[in-house]
Amino acid sequence: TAAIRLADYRPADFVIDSVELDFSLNPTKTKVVARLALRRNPAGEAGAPLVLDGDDLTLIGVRLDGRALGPQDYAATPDKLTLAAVPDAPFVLEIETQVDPSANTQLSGLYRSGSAYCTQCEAEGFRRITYFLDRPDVLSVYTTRIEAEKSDAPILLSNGNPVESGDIDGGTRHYAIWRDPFPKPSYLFALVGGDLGVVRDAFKTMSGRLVDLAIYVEHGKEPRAGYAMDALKRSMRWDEEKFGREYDLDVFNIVAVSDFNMGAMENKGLNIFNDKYVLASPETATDGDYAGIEGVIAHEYFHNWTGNRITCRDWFQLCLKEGLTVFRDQEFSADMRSRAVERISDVRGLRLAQFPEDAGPLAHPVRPDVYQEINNFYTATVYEKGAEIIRALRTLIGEDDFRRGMDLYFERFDGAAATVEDFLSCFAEASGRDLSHFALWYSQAGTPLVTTSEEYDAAAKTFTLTLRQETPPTPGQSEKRPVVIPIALALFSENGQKLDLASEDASARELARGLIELDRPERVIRFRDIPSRPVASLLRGFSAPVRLEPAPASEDLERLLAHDDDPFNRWQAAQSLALRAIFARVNGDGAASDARGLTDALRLLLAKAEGDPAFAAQALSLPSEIDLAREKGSDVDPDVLFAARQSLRAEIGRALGEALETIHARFADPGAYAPDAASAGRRALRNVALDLIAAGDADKGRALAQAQFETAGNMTDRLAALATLAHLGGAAREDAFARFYAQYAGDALVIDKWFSLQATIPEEATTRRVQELMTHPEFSMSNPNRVRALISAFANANLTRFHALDGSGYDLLTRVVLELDPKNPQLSARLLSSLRSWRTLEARRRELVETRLKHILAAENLSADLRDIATRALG
Ligand code: HT7
Ligand code: ZN
Repeated sequence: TAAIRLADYRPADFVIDSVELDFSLNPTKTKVVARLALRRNPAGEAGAPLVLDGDDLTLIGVRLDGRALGPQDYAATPDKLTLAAVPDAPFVLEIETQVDPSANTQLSGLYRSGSAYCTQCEAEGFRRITYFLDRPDVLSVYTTRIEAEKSDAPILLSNGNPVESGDIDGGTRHYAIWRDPFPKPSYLFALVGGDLGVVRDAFKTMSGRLVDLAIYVEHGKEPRAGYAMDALKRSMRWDEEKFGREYDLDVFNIVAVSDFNMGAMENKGLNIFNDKYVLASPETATDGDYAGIEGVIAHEYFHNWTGNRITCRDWFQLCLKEGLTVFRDQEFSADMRSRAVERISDVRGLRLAQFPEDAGPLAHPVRPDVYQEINNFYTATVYEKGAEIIRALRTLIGEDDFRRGMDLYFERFDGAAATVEDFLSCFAEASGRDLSHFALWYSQAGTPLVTTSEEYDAAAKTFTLTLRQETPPTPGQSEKRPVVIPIALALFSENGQKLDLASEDASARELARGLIELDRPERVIRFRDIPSRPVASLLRGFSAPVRLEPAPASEDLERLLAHDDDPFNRWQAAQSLALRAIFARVNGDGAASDARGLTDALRLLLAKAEGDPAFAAQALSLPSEIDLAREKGSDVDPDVLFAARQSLRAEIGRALGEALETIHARFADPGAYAPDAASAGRRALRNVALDLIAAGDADKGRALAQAQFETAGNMTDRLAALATLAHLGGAAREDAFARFYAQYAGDALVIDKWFSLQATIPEEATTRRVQELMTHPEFSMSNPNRVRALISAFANANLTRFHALDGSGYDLLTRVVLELDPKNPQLSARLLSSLRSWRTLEARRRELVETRLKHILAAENLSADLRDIATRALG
């Protein structure tokens, strides 16, 4: 198939002002009648034929202004409906199609999840329901009538407000009519029919309107929807207070389904969620799950303005809604929880998923300029790097101008399908700055590397800081230009005092704000009146999505860890010390592998942990194996990195044993579980302590973990204990896994945790174990959550086994990807992206991966999704 290019964008030839949809739901033969009020688009091509998108459709009939058309009037294939001659005056086209929701395993279009009917239309799923101009710049007002057997689907939902409902056929069937007054693109259309339980609430908006809120879940799961409802109300209030954004319909509905390709979908007034991001109870969900629910509920709700009221002109602009909405949900979570801990975990996530993507064969700009398959561009780059760019923009122009720019954006583009340029123009106007250079962040892929050098002149009392930037080449972009990098900085004296910044090499604004704008290949800044050699704290708060090298000297890192008033850089100092100690082990550098500096610093931190346990937990968490692989950059041998990391864990566990045991005992949950951030922080610290105790002394760790497993009053503590036992091995592990299963059998979201933990045991037998678990009655290749829990966990979080030198891990992935592909191409393609960093591996593993990728590409009938990933990965 031909590539789609941003440069080829043309407005649609037709406008669809209104859409009337009529659904007769049936498990295998759902009838869909679409009545489209069409007219020629003045911005389109005069006299152009009408070409509507379809995908796998069965056409029943077409009428134009009430007249039935014959096959001579149109050309229909499953993928396209063409009318060569249509009137120049506005006309109504009525199209009848028939779809089979039960046979729809792709989970795109109208499909079944359990006994319910639901839809997923982003990005191009609407064309699997009816022929349409299925592109985000065609905005229409929708009225939807749904009819079904009452016993099959007592609940009938669509976008907008309910208009009418009633019985038909003597009460065995019924119908509901919904109308959404806000013009929207087809990707925001949604429909749900089914027998569902519901939790209701209400929200009074800032102007005093009452909105009915409802969350629909599987019967019996209603008590688990309370936290999601609470998060929804907090999100609605927050968007009013922080961005002045009020909700606009009379109802807001959320439906949780068990079969879903992603986290959730922001359909106007009818969000559809993966139930993993709705359902929680202390017995079944961890603190991480609660935080995930809060974040995703907020994200989808915030889309109502950033995505729905203002949508994207074309799919190249995906970051316009996704990067901005991630930024907004991150800010919400920071306000709800600890800002510092949120920042640390967001950056952790970015480095774990986006940095490797940006450094490998799948790298692409935040706004790509070409794609084969848009579903493959819902990536960490578009989402998370997209959010970082917006944060960097706010840092550059300041909070006040940023808010003014957002206000302008909402005012000017409400009801429109906008571009990144439209968005940036609002901030340029609000701040009076030329943002054309800043815009390069959107079109240039790759993570900039900022290198620093420092020189202190004791006689002149000057400190000279040199900052250089370089972006490595990425596929299709061999030459890179310097970008605008805001580098937040502070200088500390030896005793930890923050020094005033004075220099002739930076502007007064830069010095006052402690923010250097590195907008060229190199800047040299000589700070004066520096009484003694200072410690520089750079890229504070992670002020831009770049890599910074080299890390400061170890004594400086220890000082920063003790004194920096930027909590992000205090955490970064601990990470850098740990990285240094791990790589000293990798390189067999005896002297440098002495981790006493780090353990002393961590001991001090533990002594003060009471003040901020969540932060202490983050500081005690060592860099992940993926962090190590990224730092290594090339010739990666996951076994060597794993061994070095384990060795440091053990040393920290031994060195801090007593302090860790004290923490573990003192931070035991006092009583009833509460999901708030402070309580979660105490549990996080206690469980990091347990993990380190076990690394230093297996017997002690096993005993403590067994006791915790027995007595845990919540899933967070129980699962942490099981994870520790899983890594320690032996009979205690198998016993705990068996008991966990016996307790939660049938509770799919909990059994997913059981699958994941087993898939991540770093032992040789795991690959076979995963294969056996694939035949477990609770595993299913048709359910994305199950596949992700078992297979993605194995491929992304068990590096030694996935990258086993006998190729068994790669073989497992290859088999699964090829088996899944005909059923669910979005999922198979995403799974194959686990190989995004394969080129950084050492030669033997590289060869193993290359053979598998070629084998996949040679398979017959590959989906466009999978072919695209395999081709680019080999690229
Ligand atoms: N905007 C939503 C994206 C999404 C999606 C994309 C492709 C295939 C299935 C999908 N389900 C949801 C989710 C979001 O970012 O809010
Ligand atoms: Zn989103």
